[in-house]
Amino acid sequence: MEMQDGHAAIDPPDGVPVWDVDPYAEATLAAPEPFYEALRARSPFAYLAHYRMLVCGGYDVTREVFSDHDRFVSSRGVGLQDFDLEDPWRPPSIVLEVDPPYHTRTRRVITRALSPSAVREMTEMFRTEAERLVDRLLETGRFDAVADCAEIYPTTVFPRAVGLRQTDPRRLVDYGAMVFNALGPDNALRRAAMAKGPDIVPWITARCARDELIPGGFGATIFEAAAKEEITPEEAGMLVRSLLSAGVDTTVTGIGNALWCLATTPGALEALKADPKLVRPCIEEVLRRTSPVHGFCRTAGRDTEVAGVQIVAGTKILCSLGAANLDPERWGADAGDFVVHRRPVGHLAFGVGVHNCVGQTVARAELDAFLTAFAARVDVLELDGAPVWRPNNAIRALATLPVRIAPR
Ligand code: HEM
Ligand code: OVM
Repeated sequence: MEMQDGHAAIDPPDGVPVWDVDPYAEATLAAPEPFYEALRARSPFAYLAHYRMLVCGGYDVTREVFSDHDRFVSSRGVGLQDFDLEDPWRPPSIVLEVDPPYHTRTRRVITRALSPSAVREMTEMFRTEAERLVDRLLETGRFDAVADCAEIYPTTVFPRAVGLRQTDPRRLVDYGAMVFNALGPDNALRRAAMAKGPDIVPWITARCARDELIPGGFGATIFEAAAKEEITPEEAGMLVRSLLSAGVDTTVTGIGNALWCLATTPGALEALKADPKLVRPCIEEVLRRTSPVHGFCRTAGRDTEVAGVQIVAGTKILCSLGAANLDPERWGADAGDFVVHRRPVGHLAFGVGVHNCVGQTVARAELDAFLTAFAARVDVLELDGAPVWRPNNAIRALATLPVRIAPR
């Protein structure tokens, strides 16, 4: 069998357009909207000539592939590498990179640890820290919304919610960048992220030990399941690793992208100030408009057919959540606009199906606490320079967002 980028090289299925675009080119990752539009124009699928695999970005087909865990498995990796054919860079996640029925067991434990009641116990701390941060930002008035705000907030509150005895914001953010860049091809982004592995991976692994986790946090709850023999202590450590893999860069990106939406959309902050209840729908619209996790893959476990296209076993399919979340056929002609009142029910930013984001209650609680404090205290938010995006093979995040704010 021929290989390409760690997976089986397939030929273009009948009727599927061959496309020479590179979705992982840094220019595409930094400004993906034209790629998304061209991708949807090729619905249901396009064949990526560079990578000899499929890609989809229409809302309906992306939803179908992403949610059908029977036909499109996660256990062969959700990036370009097929774990049946190549060894992954780290032991696979025992929740993200497995299928039912094993997935059902580990997912149950992590779901309980991140339950609405567990998250509710953290909301006071989330709010206090958000108010403190926004007050500090108002003292300067001019700052980089990425380095001085988006990267600060989750790295302050999330390690406390997990119950880490020891923390290091830089390593937590860089580990996220590794984990998400690892899902792409072996390009310069992936290699640069991986180069930090020897410093970061042993540190992350050490944080996942039972004795490193303070009672009352999400991590300790996961280890309680090991004490009850629902999972092994090794599995508990792996689930804590999942929290540290998925729980930092995603929310850092969510906050940065939220401030970008508010700073670049006239009237949006005014609307939040006038109606604090709008914070929740605003969060969903930020997620829809910017898709912090822009694309994950699935692997066809057997020969099958989707939307009239024959798909052979072993085919990798890149599912562009970013393209689906901007599909005018689903969201209307203004799909590309940030509309703070939209209430975009059914967006795919947290995925869909059995693997849908198990941390979404935590993510929403952090974003809610931050944006509520921000809208209560900040009167004016303006760009103070050009926003710059930071390409990542799976995350759509800003590198810098210079802003000015004035108090209410
Ligand atoms: C899964 C996005 C925050 C933990 C996912 C998936 C997406 C996603 C798209 C689906 C992956 C798939 O189906 O292959 C996001 C976004 C976030 C966010 C956009 C922030 C805005 C978080 C947080 C945590 C977390 C804060 C931890 C507290 C996880 C885990 C999974 C997951 C463990 C795997 C679930 C499974 O496979 O069953 N996330 N996430 N995420 N997320 Fe999140
Ligand atoms: C994990 C995990 C979960 C969701 C996203 C992610 C690729 C990792 O379980 O390690 O980032």
